[in-house]
Amino acid sequence: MKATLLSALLLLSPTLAFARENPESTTHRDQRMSWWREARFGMFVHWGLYSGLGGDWNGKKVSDRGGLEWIQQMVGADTYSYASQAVPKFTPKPGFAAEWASVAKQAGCKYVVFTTKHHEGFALHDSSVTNYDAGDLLQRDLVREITDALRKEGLRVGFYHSVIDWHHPQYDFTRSRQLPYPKHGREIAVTPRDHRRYVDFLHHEVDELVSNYGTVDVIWWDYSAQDFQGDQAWRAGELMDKVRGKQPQVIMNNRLFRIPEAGFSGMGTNAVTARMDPKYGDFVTPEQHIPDTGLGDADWETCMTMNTSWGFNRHDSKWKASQTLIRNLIDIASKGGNYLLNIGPTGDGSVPPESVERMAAIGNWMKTNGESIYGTTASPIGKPGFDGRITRRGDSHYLHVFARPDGGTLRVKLPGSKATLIADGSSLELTREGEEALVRLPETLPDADATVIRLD
Ligand code: H79
Repeated sequence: MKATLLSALLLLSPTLAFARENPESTTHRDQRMSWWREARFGMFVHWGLYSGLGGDWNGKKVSDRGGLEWIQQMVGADTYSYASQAVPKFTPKPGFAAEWASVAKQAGCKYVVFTTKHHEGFALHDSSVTNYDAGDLLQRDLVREITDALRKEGLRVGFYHSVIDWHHPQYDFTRSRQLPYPKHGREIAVTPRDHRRYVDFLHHEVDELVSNYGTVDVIWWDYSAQDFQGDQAWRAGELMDKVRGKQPQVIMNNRLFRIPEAGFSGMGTNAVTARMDPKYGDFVTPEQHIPDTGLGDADWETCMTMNTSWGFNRHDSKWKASQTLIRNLIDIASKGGNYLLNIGPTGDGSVPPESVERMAAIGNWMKTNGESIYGTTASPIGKPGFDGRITRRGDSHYLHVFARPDGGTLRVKLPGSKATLIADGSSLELTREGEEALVRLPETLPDADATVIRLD
């Protein structure tokens, strides 16, 4: 009897520990989220077998536009022909991770989120539950190499992990019409799959990632569909609770779900809303766009590419100007969000020079103006009456000026009696007209990308 009662209790206790049944207090959540809210700027890295292909299949260009981490889907390749072309081209050079860490650090990023596995299914760590991993194919643990290098630079570590899997033989792609699968619709004879076995595998692989690499600061799940999501698709609540059991401080996004309560209004990458119950995740994830007026009180992060592809595509030359990227970061900070800016290293792990150059330009701007971004909160007023943006730190406001207004005087409805040019610490003439502060700008703005003035 006693034994039965005891085992019944033991069986029950993990269920009772589930966060969903014991909601976290706001104070605890605020404490857990605080580094992330202050960070404002992170680097995303997409790197996997697709990186070696770099936009080519059978030696021919597939596309000069985005999404080449989807190349297996684009060419409709099964996992074996995909691997036979891609694996020989995935040749990580020694020390590649230190290069990434240095790029991120010098750009002013506070955290780096990298792909531990993308939709293709290839795992960058040394997994005991698959041979389709760096451990077996390269005799290396790339997740360890990357996490070690990031920590050496004092950067927080985030794992992107795709729950879609184009390799695992039991991943049942037939259960969703909305999630991608390379052979979907092309292959008629489908052998029955036991999706439960895939989900066991997924949980096991994630357990390795949260058990063997020290503190994981972020888990960036990708992604679910309206017709396949949450507990039904991934045993999502249980998966999140298991992760939290090992990593109590971890911050996770909402992409194990695709329902209105989890911050989604549809399937599109811009179908995001501020309505999110924290049990579905910690932050909302607009992809490739910046919400017009932010997302209310929700924590959010815009992820974005520098050209149009996440995974390396040698044919994609549609690079955004450094100025655009700097202004995006400012725009996002002014709306209370984070910017997760992507690089797509090549098959040997090298960061494309166009990305290095842009990250350096952002870093250069941040070195002078970082205090107007880190640890700031959203602007108290909507779009300002000048060409620029506003961020806030307590009673101080930062005016980010993109273009000098005609006449050279900035008008803004904010308190303050002192205006300082961040670039050199000089004071600017300030007069008040009731609720408005009038700030006299220099003849030419010292920074063409964004000149920052602190109003105290
Ligand atoms: O990992 C990156 C994308 O591969 C992944 N999320 C980011 C962070 C993602 N998966 N699905 N989607 C994004 C939404 C679908 C985007 C698409 Fe396309 C646009 C599918 C077809 C056009 C991007 C471009 C993927 C293929 C081409």
